[in-house]
Amino acid sequence: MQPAVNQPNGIFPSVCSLDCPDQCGLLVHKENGRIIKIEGDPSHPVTKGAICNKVRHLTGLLYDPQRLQYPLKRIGPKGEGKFARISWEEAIHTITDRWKTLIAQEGPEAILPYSFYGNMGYLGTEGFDRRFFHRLGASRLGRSICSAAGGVGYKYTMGSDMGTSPEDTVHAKLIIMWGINAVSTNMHQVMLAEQARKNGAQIVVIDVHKNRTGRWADWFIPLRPGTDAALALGMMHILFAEGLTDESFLKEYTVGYEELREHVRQYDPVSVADITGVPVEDLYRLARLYGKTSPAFIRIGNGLQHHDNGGMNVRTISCLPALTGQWLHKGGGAIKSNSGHLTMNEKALQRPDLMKKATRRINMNRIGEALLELDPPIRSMYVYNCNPAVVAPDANKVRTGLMREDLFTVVHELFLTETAQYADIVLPATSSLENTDLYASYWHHYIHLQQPVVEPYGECRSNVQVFRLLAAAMGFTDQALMDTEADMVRQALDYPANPALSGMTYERLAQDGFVKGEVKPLLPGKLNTPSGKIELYSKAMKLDGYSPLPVYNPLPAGEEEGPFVFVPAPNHNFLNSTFSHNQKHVSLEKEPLVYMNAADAASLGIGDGEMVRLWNSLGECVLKAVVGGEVLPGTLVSQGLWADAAGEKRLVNSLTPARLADMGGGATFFSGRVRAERAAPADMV
Ligand SMILES: Nc1nc2c(c(=O)[nH]1)N[C@H]1C(S)=C(S)[C@@H](COP(=O)(O)OP(=O)(O)OC[C@H]3O[C@@H](n4cnc5c(=O)[nH]c(N)nc54)[C@H](O)[C@@H]3O)O[C@H]1N2
Ligand SMILES: Nc1nc2c(c(=O)[nH]1)N[C@H]1C(S)=C(S)[C@@H](COP(=O)(O)OP(=O)(O)OC[C@H]3O[C@@H](n4cnc5c(=O)[nH]c(N)nc54)[C@H](O)[C@@H]3O)O[C@H]1N2
Ligand code: SF4
Ligand SMILES: [Mo]
Repeated sequence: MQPAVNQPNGIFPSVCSLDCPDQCGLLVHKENGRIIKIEGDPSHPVTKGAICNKVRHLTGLLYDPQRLQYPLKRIGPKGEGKFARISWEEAIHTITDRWKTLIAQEGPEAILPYSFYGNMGYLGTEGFDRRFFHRLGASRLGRSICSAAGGVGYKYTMGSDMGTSPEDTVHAKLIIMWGINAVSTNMHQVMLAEQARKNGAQIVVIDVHKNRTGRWADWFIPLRPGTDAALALGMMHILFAEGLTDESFLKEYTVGYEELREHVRQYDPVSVADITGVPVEDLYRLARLYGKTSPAFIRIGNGLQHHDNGGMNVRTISCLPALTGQWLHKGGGAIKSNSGHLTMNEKALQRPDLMKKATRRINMNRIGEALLELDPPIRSMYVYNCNPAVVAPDANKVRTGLMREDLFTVVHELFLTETAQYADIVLPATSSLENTDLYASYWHHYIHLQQPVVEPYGECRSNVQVFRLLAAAMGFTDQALMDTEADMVRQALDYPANPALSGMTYERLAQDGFVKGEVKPLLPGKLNTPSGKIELYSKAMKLDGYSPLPVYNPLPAGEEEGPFVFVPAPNHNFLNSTFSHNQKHVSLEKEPLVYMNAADAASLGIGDGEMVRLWNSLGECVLKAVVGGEVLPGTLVSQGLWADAAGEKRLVNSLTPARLADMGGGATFFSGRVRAERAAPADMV
């Protein structure tokens, strides 16, 4: 059969490339060589033909008149967004000539790649790009903006990024969605939970905001931001005190349960209620429900780990399933991330051996400071798969950094994003439907091979294609920088160290589109922790300077920054800042809102629907108030990373701290503090 890209009409299987756990199977409808419709693939065993609103409207984004079609160079002052069309040849040579001079004068570490997962494809996101920058000898980026803190916290307890198989969670009788807005961010976990609910499961949501997911719950438990570890420790206190633990499981599969039993005595329900804002009777009810229901499943979200204490929050919650032995019950346990199940041959893919010496690593959460203060300085930044001017914390500082006249910035993008407006050279990127790439979900257990469905749009090129051009223009002749996409897929899958990949081949993927990894339940078995068991007490943590037992560490006081904790979460119709430039998605979300408790609104004299000015020492924002009971007093929640045209005060990350979380150099987006007042007419542009 002809490849999809050569067939003008038909329906072709594909996969969603967005940074979303569900990684849905798609069916792409083509007519006269153009995509006319995208729907879910009903044959996909987990996602089963259902897809989200965002991707149902993806065609509009792919053919958005604003999509970039050819390379551009800056012709106006920095940041003004004035560009002129240039050829690919001019673009590539402008970049490599500049880099060759820079390398000769200051060394390659003056160059910094900046990327995240705007497209989850391995080849373009953590494959060819890494090879190229390793060979170049550029500074490395610490990619810790998303789930780094929680990832480290979970691993201390469980040893790896592995948890329950999502398909098994239909058997659960209790499902706790903890710090996850799953209706918007993991919709198939919600569909599986619905199936479980039909068989009698109860659904509990623990969150600082009664959003779509809270409204869907059987029982919504609001709590104060960053107090989750205290809640979990309070539950442990009751589980031990009331004999609701599974002692034989603890003995066989954990270390440190006797120490933990003693340790959690201090987290008495009255103190915990005081910390969390969860009433004592609700705490008892929750602990007993958890202690007496099996299988019980916890879906641990990203929200509770975007805090100063985020690593410890996840470390602590991930101890809970062990207390009642849930890992041995089909559908019980927890998922923080399942990416570890499908680990590929990272060394073969990324080729760190191409790096002549270990180069410096720069934490992406500190990019504003790095651009302004680092010595020796960053002189050139190459941005792809990411929109740091909107998504990185302390965004005003990031933008001040991007304004530096002596910073040579290249942005490879589908759109002229806020970041691209600061570029010296803008390169047009293909969408995933125009590429070959390899995808593995960080939630379910399927690996997908994407093959091009349509020809590249305009003069767009994929990440891999651009790095190949850059490598050639730099004069690099290493075979690793000439490999084809198919070569790289084979190298990534050739990894006997992960038995889940056995039988996973390029040929099989090319034929079937997706293949399930041979994933085994975590227990019984040996975990990847130093003891091979679940570490309720962790010597490794002690060596790393943490409490070896789970603890509650309060957020920094920070009252001088303002009385409110500000939680700027994602929204339903955008994916981080992706779709925030698209009229359809913007009209679905209408406008940026801030949720405020009625008591706080009354004391500030703010009415529902009025504009509110939020500010702290980092910046300000003006958002429309939703006054009610969706958040507890003292908490403000916004949703969405909105595009901000000149003068619009919608940049929520202008208020977020660039402090690092307790583990993994993670971000603390949700621990910032702000003041609030009714906006004056002059604030509303
Ligand atoms: N529609 C949509 N889907 C997405 C995304 C998107 O932007 N939009 N982004 C994608 C990406 S990159 C990611 S990482 C995931 C993130 O998706 P999730 O894992 O759902 O994480 P968040 O949406 O960041 O936050 C989840 C919830 O945590 C709550 N929260 C904040 N602080 C706390 C706290 O201290 N304790 C508790 N218990 N709750 C708290 C927030 O109110 C929010 O409801 O979603 C992915 N999917
Ligand atoms: N306030 C606040 N800030 C946050 C968060 C939050 O919850 N609150 N969430 C954080 C989290 S969890 C994350 S993961 C980050 C995400 O932050 P980003 O990774 O910046 O995610 P997006 O905003 O989706 O931007 C991805 C960009 O990649 C581009 N892109 C897509 N495909 C390709 C491709 O194939 N090639 C190239 N070159 N470009 C492509 C898209 O057009 C898009 O502009 O944001 C973080 N920032
Ligand atoms: S964004 Fe998530 S839910 Fe939507 S289609 Fe993609 S993988 Fe599925
Ligand atoms: Mo993320």
